[in-house]
Amino acid sequence: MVRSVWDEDLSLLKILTLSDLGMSLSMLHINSLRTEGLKAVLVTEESNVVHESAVRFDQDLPHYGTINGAIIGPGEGEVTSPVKMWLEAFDLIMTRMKAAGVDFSRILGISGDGQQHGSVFWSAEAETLLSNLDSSKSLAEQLAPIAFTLQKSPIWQDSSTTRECREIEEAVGGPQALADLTGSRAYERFTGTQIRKIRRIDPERYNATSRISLVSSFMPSVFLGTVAPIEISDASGMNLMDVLTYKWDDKLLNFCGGPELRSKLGPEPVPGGTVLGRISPWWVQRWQFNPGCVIAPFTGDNPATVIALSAPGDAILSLGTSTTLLLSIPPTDTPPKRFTSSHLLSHPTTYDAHIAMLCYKNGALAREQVRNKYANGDWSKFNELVEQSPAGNGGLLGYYFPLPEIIPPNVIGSHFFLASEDERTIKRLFEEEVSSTAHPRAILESQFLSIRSRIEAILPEHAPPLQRLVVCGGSSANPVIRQLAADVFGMRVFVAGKEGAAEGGAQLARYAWWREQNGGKGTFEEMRALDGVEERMKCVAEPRLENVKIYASLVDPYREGEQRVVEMCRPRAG
Ligand code: XUL
Repeated sequence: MVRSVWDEDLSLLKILTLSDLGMSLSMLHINSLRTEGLKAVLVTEESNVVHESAVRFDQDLPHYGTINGAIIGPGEGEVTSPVKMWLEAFDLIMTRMKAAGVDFSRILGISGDGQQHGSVFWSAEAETLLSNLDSSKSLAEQLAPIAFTLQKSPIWQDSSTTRECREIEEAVGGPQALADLTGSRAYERFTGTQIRKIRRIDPERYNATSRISLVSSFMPSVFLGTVAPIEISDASGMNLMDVLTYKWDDKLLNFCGGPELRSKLGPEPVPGGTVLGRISPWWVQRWQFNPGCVIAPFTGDNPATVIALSAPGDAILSLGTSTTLLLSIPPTDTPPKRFTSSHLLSHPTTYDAHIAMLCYKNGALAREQVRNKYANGDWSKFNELVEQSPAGNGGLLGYYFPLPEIIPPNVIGSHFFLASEDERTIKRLFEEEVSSTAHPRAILESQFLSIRSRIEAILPEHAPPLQRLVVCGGSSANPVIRQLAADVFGMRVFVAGKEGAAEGGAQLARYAWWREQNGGKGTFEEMRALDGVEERMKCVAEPRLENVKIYASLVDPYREGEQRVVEMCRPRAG
């Protein structure tokens, strides 16, 4: 099996060249632009992965000075990534793929996924530049100097728009009203409030912006040679689209970006699997792509994971840079409920279906900080420490928020409590009172208990109990983490044969290409049915009943500790 290139230990990366597999079929090309890097995957029409290449921003493009692909500041809560770095990553990954022997002329279609919410601001010159790229020059050298009005794109880790969040909620009648309309209450990272902030602090640049893309529509734009429309599922992460009709909402557009925002966003959002067009001449001339290669909409990393892994009754736990819990909600007669504590997204390919999501900012980075501080930066030591301490950690509850968190909003710092033996009361502990060996277990239990305490509330009404927990993302390879997830959630834990979101991107490219062959007809489910019923999921951990009971009894103390943390952090939340 091809290892995930997002695994913490990059030395595990194995790049398969085409000759490794003696492969001779047509291929689909998927790009995945995450916070930390860019990945390219080639799959065959039958969904076999035959090649992977990756670019890590910090290591491969160190001149941008990013940490985990991001730049923090200068303003409070601001987090951005240089758009030139993303373009240079495209140039570099193409060079790497070519060096590995990839024959680009055999690629039939391209799609992929990107980190959600991040935005790219194009200048008035962008369209002309994109459609007239010179094949003797790289993307970065041609586009970066003049195609953008913002050189640093706001990304999903940004939390600088609290003021805009309160304003937009007030304008539409409160957080629930905004959630009913767009699927989510206002969140700092969502693109609508990011746009409103930029318009407020830098009206000149805003006015000079001709188009605004999400990361997921920026990528196909580069392949198409024209700014691509935004895809419906990723558009649900903007607080600008009606989550039930998939259309931009004029009053939200006006509020965030004035009457001119509609033209800056381009056409109404498009579903996954649409053929956007053919690859632009720059790719044909410089990399020898086939001019017939189809470009399909890319989506967000989370919707792509759902497409790849979800079956009814599954919960997906994605353990990447962010931690997300994803539930696929099939089409129903009545629209699904919207909550102010979770997100509802449109499904990329299935009309009237949706995705419920919880998203945490302090995922892998927070775990890595604990590993570095208390386990010598070593995952085996970390695992050993987890296994040495008992389930429930003797009542220790730890809350680790190196970055201002999304759930609950704006909490920050590390906080500790001890639950009494009968779990009725909790007492605050100072960090010095916590044994240094207890942190690895504490952070895992804390991250999972937070989700466990919210999972029931986001299930659709009358939903049958969840059947299995499918884990994906970097940390899902860790057996100790898998077992702890099985125990906290009381569910059997499964992994899929392939890497989550990239496989979803593959299915989107394949869907667009397949539908076109089929005269523009056919549903995503019909295409997937062609794959047969082969069971791709493998059970990797069974819940241990005695531990499940311990965690069930810790949910209430966990909630109480979390409430205390929210109160302690309140003065900062302004
Ligand atoms: C989802 C979110 C993150 C990013 C990470 O709302 O903000 O999961 O998509 O790439």
